[in-house]
Parts: sequence; structure tokens; C-alpha cells
Amino acid sequence: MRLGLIAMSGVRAHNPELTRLGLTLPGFVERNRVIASLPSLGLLTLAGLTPREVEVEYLEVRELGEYQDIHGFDVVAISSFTAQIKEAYALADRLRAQGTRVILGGLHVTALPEEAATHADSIVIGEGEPAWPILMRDLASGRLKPRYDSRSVPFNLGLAPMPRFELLEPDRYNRLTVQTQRGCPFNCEFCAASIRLSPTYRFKPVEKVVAEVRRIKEIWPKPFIEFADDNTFANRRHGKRLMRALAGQSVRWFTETDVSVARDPELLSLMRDAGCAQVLIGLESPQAEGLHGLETRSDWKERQRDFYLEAVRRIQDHGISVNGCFVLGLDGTGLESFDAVRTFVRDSGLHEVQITIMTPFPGTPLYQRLTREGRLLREDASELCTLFDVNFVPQRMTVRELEENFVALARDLYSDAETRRRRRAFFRQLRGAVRSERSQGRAEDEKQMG
Ligand code: B12
Repeated sequence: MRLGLIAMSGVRAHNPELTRLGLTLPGFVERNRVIASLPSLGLLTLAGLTPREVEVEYLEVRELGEYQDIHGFDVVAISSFTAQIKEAYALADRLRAQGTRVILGGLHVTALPEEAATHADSIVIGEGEPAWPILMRDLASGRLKPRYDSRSVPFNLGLAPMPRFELLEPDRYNRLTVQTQRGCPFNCEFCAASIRLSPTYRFKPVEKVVAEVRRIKEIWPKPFIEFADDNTFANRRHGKRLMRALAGQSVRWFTETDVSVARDPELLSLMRDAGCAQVLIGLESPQAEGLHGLETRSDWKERQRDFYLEAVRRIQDHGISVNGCFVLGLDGTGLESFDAVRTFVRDSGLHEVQITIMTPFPGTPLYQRLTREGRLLREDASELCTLFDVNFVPQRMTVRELEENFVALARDLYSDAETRRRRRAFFRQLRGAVRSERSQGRAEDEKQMG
């Protein structure tokens, strides 16, 4: 049997002005080029659970035009994010018309299984690992079921297979992903990441993470790794064990976490020593009005706001740059929010910044609330789930104001001059931190020498 694993790759923006901007602004172009080359870890993971007698090929589909070239598979498995789901369905329909069986799974399929089922021979709802071996067995015996649902039991990451990185063309990738944990102890209203597959927060045993890093290094001797986590250091003890284990691996890496890492200087030092280049933190908004109610369990995000500036300083003082992410169009915020972000970015010395538009992804509490409030512009607008397009009526500005001000903010923040200014400020901060560490060290030496 020949199985094709098809990743719908690349980054997307629908808004023509932003797409144009994305092609010209240095800060934006650079980041997009770098991240767009990541492969699908979900599919490589399923490959790791596929019986060895099945011949497996991994393909990236970037453009609709390439669809013609997909031939010769008995079955294909396609991964799904919301933004590209219409392309994925078009591909699935075409392949099925050719006689190839199609299996769909991933975040969007989990959010809207009924819709997905009309384009597939079989769908997987929730995490892939529990369902895949059963599905493969049923497929081999001619008894493929139309749906497999793994939501009842969270997958034990202690049983995680080794992703089959060797299926990738080595020259095509410069960054690889490794997942160290799944879920998140927080529950942000807009979150459309792994808590929507299974809400339980779990982590992968450190030894397994290190084994994945080692496997990657056998293929790419100097890889840059992105942890495909939602919040790597939500469990401090696990985070520290992971850092101690990674310290000997000589890899540089990037991950997503929250501001609480800045309250733990030991953790920050361990992260630096383990090769952390950058952390991406969802600051979401510099305004209390924007943060209020975002985290639905205990309003955790709002309670961190007064610590934001200090947190960025402490993390960057450790030589780890912060990519601060802000969401525009949040309820409670109006036109003042654009300047609030500009001011915060300057005052904090953030090395990198990412701005996105509040996005109601299907399957999220935000989507349900905006539907209830009659504030969705279009219900069937998955192509607008790019994080750069508006598909809702904002509370304190018009759609047009949100779009125009967002573009103006992107133009400012990602301009050549502003990108260079941030970079210079970060290196200045680093030099200052090294000087003060040295002088502290000297003071301690002098104290010890009496
Ligand atoms: C790495 C990453 C990327 C890579 C993806 C590479 C790739 N081809 O997969 C790149 C940089 C290309 C990317 C692009 C985009 N991304 Co992105 N990305 C991530 C990130 C950081 C990690 C995803 C990951 O690897 N998870 C780990 C794997 C193991 O999980 P998984 O893919 O969900 O797979 C599991 C299951 O879903 C299932 N499964 C998945 N596929 C399949 C298929 C079958 C057949 C089966 C049976 C099962 C199955 O099994 C797997 C194991 O359990 C997440 C944020 C996060 N922290 O999770 C955002 C995230 C997935 N991205 C997001 C978004 C919005 C985008 C973009 C639209 C951004 C943009 N404007 O361009 C694009 C969309 C690209 C596209 N073509 O559609 C959203 C998606 C929300 C959603 N519900 O759709 C997330 C959650 C971030 C967020 N801000 O909310 N992204």
C-alpha cells in the first residue's frame, strides 16, 4: 500500500494590502520566510505509527496548481488548519474523484467534523495517535470506518512515537519542530491550538524529547528547533528538567511560553544555557481592558499586565530575545489600542513583535460567543482565519478602522528602520546586562578576597 502524507504548507493572508505589505516589509518578510518552511509535525508523527510494510511519502502542497502532480497513492492523509481548509477539501475531492481514498484529520476537522466528513472517506477527530494504528489496521483489512474519535482519552505522551524526520528532503528545511508538551493549564477564549484537540495538559518525557533532538541532528547537524508547544514552561519542574537535559545538545531553539518564566531567574539561566534564542509570549494587549476576560479560568492574563515591562527586561537580560505578540480588535479596546502597542513596543525594548487580529476560529469559545452576539461577518469564512483578516464586528471600532489601523501599525512596526532600531536596542541591553554581570562578579570576588 502507498500512503501519501500531505501537508498544506505556507503562511496565508487574505487582506490584499497586508499580503502586499508582507511582500515588501523587511521584518515581516524575514519572519514569514523563516517560519513558512516548517514541516507538518502532525503528519511525521503519524508516519511514526504507520506499519513498516506501508510505503510512505511526505508531500508539501503550496499551490493549488501542484495538485495535478499527486498520483499513484492508494490512500492520502491530509492535515488541516482552518485557513487552508477549502484548499484541502478541493484537493480531497479531486483525489477521491481519481479513486484515491482520503483521510482527513487535524485541528479544523476536529472543530467541524460534519463538514469535513463530506470530503473524506474517513476522518479522525482529536489527537491522531490513538486512532491511527486502529485506522491503519481497518484500512488493511478493508474495513475503514467513516470516523474515528479520540477525544474521550487524552493521549499519553509517554507513548509518543518518534516522528519520521527522515521522510523530509533535507535541503528543503532549516527549522524543525519538536513537541515537548500538549495542552495548556490556561484556557484563553480565542485559543485554537492543542487544547481544542484535547484539553488536558500533559508533557512528553524529557528522554523522548532529547531522543527527537538527537534524531534531527543525525539528519541536520546544526538544526534550529521550534518547540511546537503552547506553553513550554507551564510546568516549572518539567521545564527545568528539560533544560538540564538539552544543555548538552548544542542546539539553538525557540518556543512559546508565558511571562511567568521571568519570575524564575534559575529557569531563565537554564534556558539560556540550553540554547534558547527566543521566546514567543502572547502578551495580547498592553491594556487592562483588552486583557480582561481573555483567560477564562481566573483572568490570569489580566493579572500579569503590571509585570509585562519588567518581564521582558528580565528575560532579555538573560540573552533570550522576546517576541511579544499582540492581538488587535480585542473587546474592550478602541482606536487607542494601536498607539498603546506602539508605546509598549518602544518602552519594553522588545526585540521582536508580532501583531495579529482577533480571530474567531471555529471550535473556540470566542467563535461561539460572537455567533451568539450576532457579530460574525461571515459564518463560512475559514479562509479569513489567518490571524490577519477581520471576520467579526469589533466592539469599539468599525471593521474598516480595525483593518486600516492594523495595516498602518504593521507598516510602522515592520519597517526597515523600526526593525533595525529594535535589534540595536536589544544588543545594547545585552551589552549592559553582560557589563552588570561582570561588575557584580567583580564585587563578589572583592568581597570574598576581603
Ligand atoms: C508549526 C506551526 C505552523 C507551521 C505548520 C507546518 C505544517 N505544515 O504543519 C507553519 C509555520 C507553516 C504554520 C502556518 C500557519 N499557521 Co500555524 N502553527 C504552528 C504551531 C506553532 C505548531 C503546530 C504543531 O506542529 N503542532 C504539533 C502537531 C503534532 O499537532 P497537529 O498538527 O495538531 O497534529 C496532531 C492532530 O491535529 C492530528 N492530525 C493533524 N493532522 C492530521 C491529519 C490526519 C489525516 C490525521 C488522522 C490526524 C491529524 O494528529 C496530530 C497528532 O496528534 C501552532 C501553535 C501551537 N503552539 O500549536 C500554530 C497554529 C497551528 N497555526 C495557526 C495558524 C492560524 C497558521 C496560519 C493560518 C498562519 C498564517 N496566517 O499563515 C498558517 C496556516 C498554514 C496553512 N497552510 O494552513 C493556528 C491554527 C488554528 C486553526 N485551528 O486553524 C495555530 C494553532 C496557532 C494559533 N495562533 O492559533 N503554522
